[in-house]
Amino acid sequence: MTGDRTRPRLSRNGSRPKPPIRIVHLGLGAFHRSHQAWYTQHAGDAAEWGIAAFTGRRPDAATVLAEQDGVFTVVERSGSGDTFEIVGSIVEAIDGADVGRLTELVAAPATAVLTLTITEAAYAVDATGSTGGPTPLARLVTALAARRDAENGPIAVVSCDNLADNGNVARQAVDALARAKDRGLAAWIDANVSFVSTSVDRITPRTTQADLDVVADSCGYRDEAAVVTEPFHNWILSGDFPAGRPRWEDAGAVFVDDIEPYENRKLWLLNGSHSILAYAGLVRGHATVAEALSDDVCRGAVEGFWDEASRHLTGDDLEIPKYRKALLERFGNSRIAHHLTQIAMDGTTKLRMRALPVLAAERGAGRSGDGAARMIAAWVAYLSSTAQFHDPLASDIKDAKRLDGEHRTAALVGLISPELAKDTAFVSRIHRQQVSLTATSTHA
Ligand code: CS2
Repeated sequence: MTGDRTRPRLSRNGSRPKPPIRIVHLGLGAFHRSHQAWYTQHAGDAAEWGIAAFTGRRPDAATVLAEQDGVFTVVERSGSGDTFEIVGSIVEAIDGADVGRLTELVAAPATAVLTLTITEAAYAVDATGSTGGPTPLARLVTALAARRDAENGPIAVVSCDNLADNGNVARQAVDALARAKDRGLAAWIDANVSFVSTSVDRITPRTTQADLDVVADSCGYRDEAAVVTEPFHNWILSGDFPAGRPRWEDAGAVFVDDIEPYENRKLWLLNGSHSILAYAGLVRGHATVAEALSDDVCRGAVEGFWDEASRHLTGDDLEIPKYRKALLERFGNSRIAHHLTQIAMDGTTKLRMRALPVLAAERGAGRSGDGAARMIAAWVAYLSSTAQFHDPLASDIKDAKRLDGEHRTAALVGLISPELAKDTAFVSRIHRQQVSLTATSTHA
């Protein structure tokens, strides 16, 4: 039987001693395990850097990982086979609701780095400095107050979410939350907390039971916290680490002064085309990235968007043709089942980052921006085709969906950009694009 339940459970043994906690992470999910935890394990000074990782919305990932004392398997899945590696850099896995433990760890003198994978949508803070609940950033601000009170000095906050200028976005959200609480705290954060911007990359779909069975059969143990990822990995960082950091460069991380060109290359070319494949692919009856890419209509939409985005990616080291070629290979790796429904989530937040900058740059240069517009059109078509979507603006989307024809399209576009929704010619174009996508659907 595959994944035999009688196999021993993976655990930390004497050969994997626990490094001391010096990193606190918010957002323990598959991506944290395949990326920041993997990089930390591969730093030359890994023995000095342990991670305490807190979950986001649900405690499940912490419960499962804690039963294995934090260790898990990274399965690197290439087009031709799997390799397995046990990662031990996470030394404590904690329910995100445990603000007491978070406060204690952030306030501890040994803690030097706070990393975040809390999703793009979690950075939204309203004008009053409210996130509308005990969100990760609200908890972080509570914990930073304890570090100030303990007088344990500066620390770095490292955003690892797919947002342009993510360090600055994190800084502004934290500042607004701190101000609403206590102005002195906001001033302390301003003087003591360094916000590091990073561009992160490693395609890591949600783990399935079949993946866990592969680990059991290949490794001889049961690992309920294994992650499957591609061999490719990339991490570009910009900013100060006033209390030190692991030597992530030993694992291939790159430290730069100006991160913007790299961020844009990744957000537009990879994430932007992911969103096109997700929405157009789902509308056309596909389930995974590799399947969608093999459909000429989806592939054409991706290439059209890439041509537009590439005109605005002009840095010397960006090597755009090489990057595009590598992306086609990465997306085409059909042994990685990257489900389009996972990428389709939170479209309003993602499209503002992935479609709008390219659209604005193209229109600013006097061109149509049709390639970027098609990403928005695919999203409109997708929402019209399903009742199963996940989005921070879900109730506004439901309201918009009660309308018909171009009115519906205008209302949906307005959730991404109120300004564009007022441009009737643009809305008509999006409407025609989405109709034609649906009309050519292979499963219409
Ligand atoms: C994807 C990303 O779900 C999504 O929106 O575009 O998670 C993507 O797989 C990663 O950024 C790859 O590094």
